[in-house]
Amino acid sequence: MKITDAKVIVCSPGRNFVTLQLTTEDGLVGWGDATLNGRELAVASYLSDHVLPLLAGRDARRIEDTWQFLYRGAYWRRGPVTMAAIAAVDLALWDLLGKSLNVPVYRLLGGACRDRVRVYAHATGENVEAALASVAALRARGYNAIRVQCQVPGGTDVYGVSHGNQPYEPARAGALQETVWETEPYLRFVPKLFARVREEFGPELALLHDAHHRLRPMEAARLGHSLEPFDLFWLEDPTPAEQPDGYRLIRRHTTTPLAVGEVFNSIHDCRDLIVQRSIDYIRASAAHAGGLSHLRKIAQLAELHSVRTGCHGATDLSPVAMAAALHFGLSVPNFAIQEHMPHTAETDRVFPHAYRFADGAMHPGEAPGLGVDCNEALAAQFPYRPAYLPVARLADGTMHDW
Ligand code: KDG
Ligand code: MG
Repeated sequence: MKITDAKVIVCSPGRNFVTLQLTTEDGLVGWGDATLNGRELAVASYLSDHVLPLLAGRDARRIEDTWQFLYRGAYWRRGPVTMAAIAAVDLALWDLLGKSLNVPVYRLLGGACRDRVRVYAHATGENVEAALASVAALRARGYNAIRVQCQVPGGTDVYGVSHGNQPYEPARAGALQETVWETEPYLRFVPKLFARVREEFGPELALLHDAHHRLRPMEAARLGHSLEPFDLFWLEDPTPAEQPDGYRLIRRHTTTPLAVGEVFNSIHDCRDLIVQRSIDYIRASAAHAGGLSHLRKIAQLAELHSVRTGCHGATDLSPVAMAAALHFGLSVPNFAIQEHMPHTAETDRVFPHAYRFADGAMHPGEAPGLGVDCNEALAAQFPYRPAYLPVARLADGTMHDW
């Protein structure tokens, strides 16, 4: 099953995606997601200029060997660009293997460990009433786990809040946007927000919150402690991910469960956090952490230390990555939850897929491979548009983590 053709498709059906297509001598087509939000063309070039010329003639069934070849063979290894590129190849190879054997990928990963993949949705509001209305709307659609993000009264631009009636979308086309961040009003406000949510919706609903790397460890410890009465499912990314010792400090002060890892791209980024039991959930994704082959190794290490998975699933992970997350979530024993941010209708038309949502959970479907296609002709109607993630500054102009 030799690889005969490989190409990269860059399109923007509502937002930018970088998609890898691998074709074999038998005419099978496999898809991978290589989207790195705000730095898309770097991965497209890494693949087109440096990886694809090496793939022609390789046996598509040698998935692990190809992974090792691209990782060890590059010498300059790890890093988001390299690992997103390796992930795209890895996903396309799993897709091809499933198609060649006529089975969905989850069966190749050991088969289903559960019937469905529990997902959480995003509630967002410019004020508390709007956030409560957003939670109510998601509950009515069947979600039983909801992340709640809300603007701080008076203006601090909290991560994850949409403006107007639009669903939240992290990247913005056009000029780069600068937002203002103030830690103290945020720390005072978030417990009040969750008190209202619990009061309104009772104890059963799983509630999550994303601090998006904006706090120092001791501030995060304070927040975790003040949220304990509201029994969060998790507090996400309380402090920047490159400071694993910060999580040890947070742990000493709070029992609020911690979730980390959407920006991780290798097992080496999370090994200490997992082994030292400084976190409860690992959020690395198949798209940014080296594909299904590498993510499974992370999950296996996590399983040994009672850490469960809660993979990143924002809209900047394409439907190809979403499908991979669902095959992974169905098959990994220590799965806990999967993030679900529905894509735009244009994105769903460009990437028709077998996965589906019902009653707060998803299933990857039974189509061979990952169960996602890419309509190239339609994709060509949505050309790439430069778009950036916002940045954050303190009120006095100091740059801060976004
Ligand atoms: O590209 C950045 C987004 O994926 C990120 O901001 C989303 O934090 C995020 C989340 O939890 O989905
Ligand atoms: Mg996040």
